Amino acid sequence: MTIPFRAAALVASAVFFLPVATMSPALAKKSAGASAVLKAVDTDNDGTIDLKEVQAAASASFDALDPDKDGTLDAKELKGRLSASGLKKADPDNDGTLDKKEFLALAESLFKDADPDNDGTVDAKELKSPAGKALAKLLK
Ligand SMILES: [Ca+2]
Ligand SMILES: [Ca+2]
Ligand SMILES: [Ca+2]
Repeated sequence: MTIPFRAAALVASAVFFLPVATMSPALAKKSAGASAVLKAVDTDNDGTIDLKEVQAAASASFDALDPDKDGTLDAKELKGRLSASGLKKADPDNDGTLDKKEFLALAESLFKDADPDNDGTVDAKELKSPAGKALAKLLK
């Protein structure tokens, strides 16, 4: 009598653990933000992002964030990718919006901040630094 019961319990526990197993990739996603950005931006797949890739990604993300196509991004359109003080710093003409030139200059300066060893590329480790995270946030 106990053997079929155990088998049933085994099946029941296997079914019970299944959702847990499918949940783990979602949990891992929490720390995958930077590497997801790296994957998306690294178009030549060499495992690092260079300035050219950053400019291409920044240009694409600018276009995606500017649905009214007026050529500028205001704080609302930036959707929290940039802090208020970050916006101020990136907005030398002080009109409260970023045009594409300002946005690309911002991406370039964040890229340089994120590349402290100055080898012209930002690798996965550099992308996890505070400057790298700021860059990833802007490009994602
Ligand atoms: Ca690359
Ligand atoms: Ca401006
Ligand atoms: Ca580097």
